Amino acid sequence: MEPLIITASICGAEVTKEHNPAVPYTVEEIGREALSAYRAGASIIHLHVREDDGTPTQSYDRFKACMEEIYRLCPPELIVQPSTGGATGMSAEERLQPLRLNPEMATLDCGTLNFGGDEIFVNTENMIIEFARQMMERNVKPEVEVFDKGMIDLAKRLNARGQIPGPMHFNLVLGVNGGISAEPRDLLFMVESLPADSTYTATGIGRAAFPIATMAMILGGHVRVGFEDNVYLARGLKAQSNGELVEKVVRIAKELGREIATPQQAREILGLNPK
Ligand code: KMH
Ligand code: ZN
Repeated sequence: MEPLIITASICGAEVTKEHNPAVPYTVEEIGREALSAYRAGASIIHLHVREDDGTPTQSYDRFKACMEEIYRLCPPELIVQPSTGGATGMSAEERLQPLRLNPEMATLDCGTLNFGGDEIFVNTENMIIEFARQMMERNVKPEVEVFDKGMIDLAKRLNARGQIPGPMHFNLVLGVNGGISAEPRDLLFMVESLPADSTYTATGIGRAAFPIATMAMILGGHVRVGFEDNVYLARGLKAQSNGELVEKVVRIAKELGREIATPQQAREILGLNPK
């Protein structure tokens, strides 16, 4: 099996310091959490950014400041993957701002879904095509984020038309209310629906985080954990940092005999330029 790429979703847009006081808001806190995840074994940082008061933003300037802080603390081979999903209710223009920084990767959300309460995470087909076009124009590798099986089918259709570049790298997100649940059969169904030449990371939300991570490791996939998806290290025990969540994945991987990818190995697996 390939070495395991661990992505750390250090911040997110929905989780707050009320859920876990270690959730980062400021530029300094974002840097601290990225460093803790990198030191623990993450090779990709999936990045959302906030104002100092915690309000989610997709501001170009804030992403620039946070990425500069991350690279001040971490080596250049670490991959920083800004979100173009942002938070529910944001316009496409707002969400696209981090692409102007020409990141190496960015998320490409491939469908619309309910996101709890009255929230809807909107990604129409035309939005997806336009987001992917701008990524191709800037040579940004999309992480094709899917919350249900139909979104994989849509990504395959756009890929066949040349509107999403291949080979595609997916993030299979399981356990969002409104998306696919996080039973073993759900992950298998998603994995078996992927194109043969694709790679994938799996993300379990909340209590599904470590079960989904373990299943993905066994299946040969890659793993994402972080405060965006889950703030607990174990039942009732809040993680003190994103690094602690990554460390737990590393411990499970060691027990399963799965080597951890360095950022350089992650680059090779994903077809990104070496640094
Ligand atoms: N915050 C969610 C509405 C992404 O990063 O691309 C969307 C999200 C997906 O987190
Ligand atoms: Zn995200």
